[in-house]
Amino acid sequence: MKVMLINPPTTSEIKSVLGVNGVPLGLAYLASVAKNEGHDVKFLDASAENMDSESIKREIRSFYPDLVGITATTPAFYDACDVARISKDVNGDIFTVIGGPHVTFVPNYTLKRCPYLDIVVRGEGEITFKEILDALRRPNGMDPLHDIRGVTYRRSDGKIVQNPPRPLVKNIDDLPIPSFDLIKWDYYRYGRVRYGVIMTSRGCPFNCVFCSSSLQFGKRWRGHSVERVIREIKILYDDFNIREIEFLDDTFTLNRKRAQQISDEMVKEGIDVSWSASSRVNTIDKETAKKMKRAGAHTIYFGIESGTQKILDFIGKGITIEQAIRAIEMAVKVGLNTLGSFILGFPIEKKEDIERTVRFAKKLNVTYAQFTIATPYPGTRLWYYALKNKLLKTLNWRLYTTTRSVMKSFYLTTEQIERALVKAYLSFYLRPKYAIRDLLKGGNSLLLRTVPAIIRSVRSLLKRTRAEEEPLNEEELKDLISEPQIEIPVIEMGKQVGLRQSATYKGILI
Ligand code: B12
Ligand code: SF4
Repeated sequence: MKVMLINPPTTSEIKSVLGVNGVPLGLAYLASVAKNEGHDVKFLDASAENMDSESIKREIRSFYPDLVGITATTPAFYDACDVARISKDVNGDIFTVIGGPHVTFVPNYTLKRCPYLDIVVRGEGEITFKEILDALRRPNGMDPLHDIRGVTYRRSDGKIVQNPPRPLVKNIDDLPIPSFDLIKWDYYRYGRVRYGVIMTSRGCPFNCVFCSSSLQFGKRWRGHSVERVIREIKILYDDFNIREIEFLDDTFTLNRKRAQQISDEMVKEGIDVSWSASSRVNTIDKETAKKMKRAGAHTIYFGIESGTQKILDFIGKGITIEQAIRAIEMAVKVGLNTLGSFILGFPIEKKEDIERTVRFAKKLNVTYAQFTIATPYPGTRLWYYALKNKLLKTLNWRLYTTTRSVMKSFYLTTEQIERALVKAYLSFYLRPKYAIRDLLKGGNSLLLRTVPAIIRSVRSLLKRTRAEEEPLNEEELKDLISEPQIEIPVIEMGKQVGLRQSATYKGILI
C-alpha cells in the first residue's frame, strides 16, 4: 500500500516566537513500521514546510496514497481534520487515520466532529498501526478492524466502534529505529544549529494533574537499552551530521544508573554532540549531572511548576520547594544550564501565588524560565477537574496552546491570568541581574538571543484578543463527557497508592 504520513500545517508559539520546528518523531516511528511491512511511505511535515491546503493537496494528489496517517496535539486538531478533508477530496477511498495525545482521549468525539476521519489510534501507535495496515491490505473487506486493539473507528454502516485498549510495548527496544532518513533535517534548527531528537524512554510513574504524556505512554517507565540509545545517536551523528540532540523523554534521569551509563558510553565512544534532556528535581544527583555534563549535556529541563507547596500538592507533582532549590543549585555547580518550567493560573491559585512563583523562578536563578498557563488537556486529571467544576471557558481547541487562559479560575479573571503570563516573562528576563550574569558569561550572549524572542512573544501576547467566555456548545460538551473513561492511578507524593476506577458523577469522572 502507499502510506502517507502528515504532520498538519499547524503553528505553535515555539515556532512563531522562537522560529523552531518540532521534529514529528511519532510519525518517524510509524514510517519505519510501514516500511518494514513493505509499504511505500511518504512523509510530510506540512508545519515545518509552511504548507497551505493547496500545496498539501498537490502532494497528496501526486503520491496518491491508499492511507493517510495524521498526527495531532490538541491545538492542531482542526488542522489535522482539514488534512483528512483534503485527502478525501483527492480520493474518497483513502483511509484516513489519526493518532496522538489529543484524539487518544476523545476518540468518539473526534470521529463525530471530523467526518473525514475513519480511524483513531489510541495510545502508543506502532503495533496498532502495523495491524491496521495488515488488515486493510487483506481483501476480505467486511469489518477488517473489528479485532484490532487500540482503535476507535467508523464502521461501513457508519457506526462508531471502540475496541479494547492496546497494551503497551513491553520492551521498547523491539520498536524499529525511527525513519531519520525521511526527515528533512534542515527544517529543524535552533538558530543556525540543526538539531536531532531521540526518545530514550517512554512512560512516567508520576501523575501531574496537567500532563497527558504520562497517560499516553503509561505509568510504567520503559527505557531503551544503552546500546540502542548509542546506536540512534550514532545514526544521527554519522549519517545526518547532527551535533545537537534533544532527548525527548519525559524524565531522562528517572533511572539514574542508565542515564549515567548512556553518558559514560557517549564519552567512551568519543561522540562529540551537545545535548539537553528533561529531569525532575527529585530524580537527579550530582554524580549523574556531572556525567551528563561530561558527555556534552548543556541544559537540563526541570518541571518546577510552582513556587508554593500548596500548588505543587494540588498538581500532584510529588516534589518540594526545597528539592527544587537543591537541584538547581547542584546543576549550577556542575556547570549545567537549567530551564525551569513554571505553570500559572491553576483554578485554586490567587494573585499572590502567581507572584510567588515568578519570584521563586528569579530566586532559583534558573538559566531560562518557561512560563505557561495551566491548560486542561483532554484525558488529564485537570481536564476532569475542569469538567466537574464547570471551569472550561471554551471548546475552541486552537486556544489550547498554554499561552491562553481557557479554564476559569476561582479567583482570577482571564485578563489577570493572561497579563500575569506577560508580566512573568518581562519580570524574569528584563532584570539587571539577568543582564549582568549574561554579560559575565561573555561570547555566548543568552540575552541577545533571548530578548528579541521575548519581545516578539510579549507583543504577540498583548496583540491578540482574549479567549472570550462563551456558552459552551452543550452537545459538544455532552460528547466529550460521555467518552469512556480511563483508570486513573491514585498518586500521593509521586507514589502510586492504588487505582481509582472511572467513577463518574453525572457522567463525569471524579
Ligand atoms: C517534543 C514535543 C514538542 C515539540 C515538537 C512536537 C512535534 N512532534 O512536532 C514542540 C516543542 C514544538 C512542542 C509543542 C507543543 N507541545 Co509538545 N511535546 C513534545 C514531547 C515532549 C515529545 C513529542 C514526541 O515526539 N513524542 C514521541 C512520539 C513517539 O510520541 P507521539 O508523537 O505521541 O506519537 C505516538 C502516539 O501518540 C501515536 N501517534 C501519534 N500520531 C499518530 C498518527 C497516526 C496515524 C498513528 C497511527 C499513531 C499516532 O503513535 C506514536 C508512536 O507511538 C511531548 C511529550 C511526549 N512524551 O510525547 C509533548 C506534548 C506532545 N506536547 C504537548 C503540548 C501541550 C504542546 C503544545 C500545545 C504547547 C506547549 N507549550 O508546548 C505545543 C503544540 C505544538 C503544536 N502546534 O502541535 C502535550 C500534548 C497534549 C495535548 N493534548 O495536545 C505533550 C503530550 C506534553 C504533555 N506533558 O502533556 N511539543
Ligand atoms: S513528571 Fe509529571 S509532567 Fe513530567 S511526564 Fe511525569 S506526569 Fe508528566
